[in-house]
Order: sequence, then C-alpha cells, then structure tokens
Amino acid sequence: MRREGLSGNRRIRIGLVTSNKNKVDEILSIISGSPLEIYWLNIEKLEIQSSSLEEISLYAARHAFEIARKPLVVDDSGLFVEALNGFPGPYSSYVYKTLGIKGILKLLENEGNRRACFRTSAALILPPLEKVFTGETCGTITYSPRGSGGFGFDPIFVPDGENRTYAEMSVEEKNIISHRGKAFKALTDYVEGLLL
Ligand code: ITT
Repeated sequence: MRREGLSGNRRIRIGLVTSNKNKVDEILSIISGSPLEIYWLNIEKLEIQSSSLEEISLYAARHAFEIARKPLVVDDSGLFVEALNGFPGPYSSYVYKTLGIKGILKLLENEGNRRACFRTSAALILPPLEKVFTGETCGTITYSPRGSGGFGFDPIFVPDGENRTYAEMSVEEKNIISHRGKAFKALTDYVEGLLL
C-alpha cells in the first residue's frame, strides 16, 4: 500500500538541527546518492538531561518541530567508555568542552580496559511519522591522540577491525563503519521504503 503524501515524491527534504558543522558534513556524505535531501536547519537544539540518547534526540526533534513545522532530524551521539561505566555517554558534549580528550585519557591513565562504544540516535520527524534510528560502533581508546581528521573524540577512538583512529580516516572511510553512518543508513533505507 502506498503512503499518502510521500508516494510519487522523488526526493524528500529534511532539515538537520545541530550546532555541529562536522555532523552536517558527515551526514551529507552518508546520504549522498539517496532520495533524501538534507539541509542545515539553523534553529536551537534543546538538550534535556537523560541517560538515554533516544530520549534526548526525540525530545529535541519534537521541540524543533514545534518551532520549524518542517520535516527534520536530530542527531544525538556520545562515547560510552566501559571502564568509566559508560561515561561520558549522554554528557559527551559537555565533557568534550570541559575535560576534553586529555581529560578522558587522564581518567583512563592506569586502566587496562580500553573498550568503548560510540552511539548515535537520530530522531526523524516526518509528519505524521516519528521514528528513532540508532547506530553503534565499538572499539578501543588509544593512549594518545592520533590523526587530524574528524572531530570530537575521533583522535582517540580505534574502531574494531581497524588500527587507525577515526581521525586518521577520510570522512567516507569513517562513515562506512561509524555509529552515525549506521544510524543514517537505516534512516535513509526507511525513507527510501516510504517512497516505493
Ligand atoms: P549538537 O548537539 O548541536 O548536534 P554536539 O557536538 O553537541 O552538537 P552531540 O551532543 O551529539 O553533538 O555530541 C556530543 C559530543 O560527542 C560531541 O561534542 C563530540 O565531542 C562527541 N562526538 C559525537 N559524535 C562524534 C563522532 O562521530 N566522533 C567523535 N566525537 C563525537
């Protein structure tokens, strides 16, 4: 059965609500070649305090929709370090700005367990639909930063199956294996399905 309002469309325009230009670049590269058109929607992203990225992204997306009244998506992501019981997780943005990469390495100074996972939750509002897509990539935290690409904690994260950090990869290489790549690939597949 065709879904009213979407079938027949060949492209869907969706606003991306973020203050992070690097996310925009990554997401544009992930969705390139798909029927999805994403543009930077310049409105404030409201961040509630929660232990759940899904809840944070959905709340922010609903809030942004109240203002913009247009189809949009919000990406909330975080780095969950096993030896730190998942910290900084949903607090990654604040922790990056305050402790930074050095602070995380310091917290792990005498720690042998370097396991960590990056997670992304992408909340899509495409009226009347609301849906959250997630992506996770696990790996290890290095002992010192490496690479100049990417952003945030990229220089200290080596995804499983690789020996380079995210910051030592091109955007395209990172997107193939990254938490954000997985979440937005799922989102793209979903939207493509709606257009069939
Ligand atoms: P918006 O909330 O405005 O989208 P932000 O940078 O604050 O931008 P998040 O809250 O989703 O985004 O991300 C929290 C932090 O986690 C972010 O500031 C980075 O330091 C880090 N982070 C998120 N995704 C990352 C990635 O792919 N690689 C490295 N660090 C990342």
